[in-house]
Amino acid sequence: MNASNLDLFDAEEAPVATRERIGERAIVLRGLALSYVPELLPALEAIGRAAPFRHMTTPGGLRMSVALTNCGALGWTSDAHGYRYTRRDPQTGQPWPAMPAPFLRLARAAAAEAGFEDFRPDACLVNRYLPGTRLSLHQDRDEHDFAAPIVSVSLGIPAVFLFGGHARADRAARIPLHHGDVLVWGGPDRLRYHGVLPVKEAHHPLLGGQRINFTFREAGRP
Ligand code: MD3
Ligand code: FE
Repeated sequence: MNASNLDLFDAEEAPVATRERIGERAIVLRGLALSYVPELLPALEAIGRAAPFRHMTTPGGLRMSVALTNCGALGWTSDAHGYRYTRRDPQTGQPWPAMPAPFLRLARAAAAEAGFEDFRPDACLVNRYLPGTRLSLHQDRDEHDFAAPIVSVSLGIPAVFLFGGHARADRAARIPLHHGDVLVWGGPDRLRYHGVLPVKEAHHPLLGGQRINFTFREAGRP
């Protein structure tokens, strides 16, 4: 290996996030969450104890394969009337667990990296994927203001993210997401269809056989 190969190798192994633009205002920040993981995992466990993961039912009566919970002032839930953000967990009657400080720091740092300087998330949806779990193509449109971006953090076993267009039938790009990757999207990409292919069985040293995804949103009124 000559000196320039060594330099290349070092660049690939560097802990700094490499960025991939996948849309006009959509960006993947590879590995950005890695340095936060030691703080994220204990906080995640506390959230799971206070507001256990559950499978929600779609307004159409189907059980979602992804299990979810929330932290922050507002949490995303479904009931017979549809999807909405609530201040309390309908399952416990308690307010959702507060957003842990390192969650907020990571979300704000990621948004700033992507050019969204004043991101103030009031909701963090926590999704749990086990092997076979999938999320079919959908738009995120239950938030009050679509001007704010969304920040998504992937932890644990990998998944393939589907990044579509503004119509459900538009061809979707397939983007592999790994432990520590962060996605930020806003502006004209905010309402694009997206989803997750069925997750393949795998093992992650810290999270075992699961994938955890955090999505940070400004859900309520400014
Ligand atoms: C949306 N979660 O919770 S987030 C969701 O990995 C959700 O758990 C997925 O979709 C998950 O609503 C994906 C990542 C994401 C990335 C790019 C997007 C969502 C996007 C671009 C446009 C719209
Ligand atoms: Fe979504």
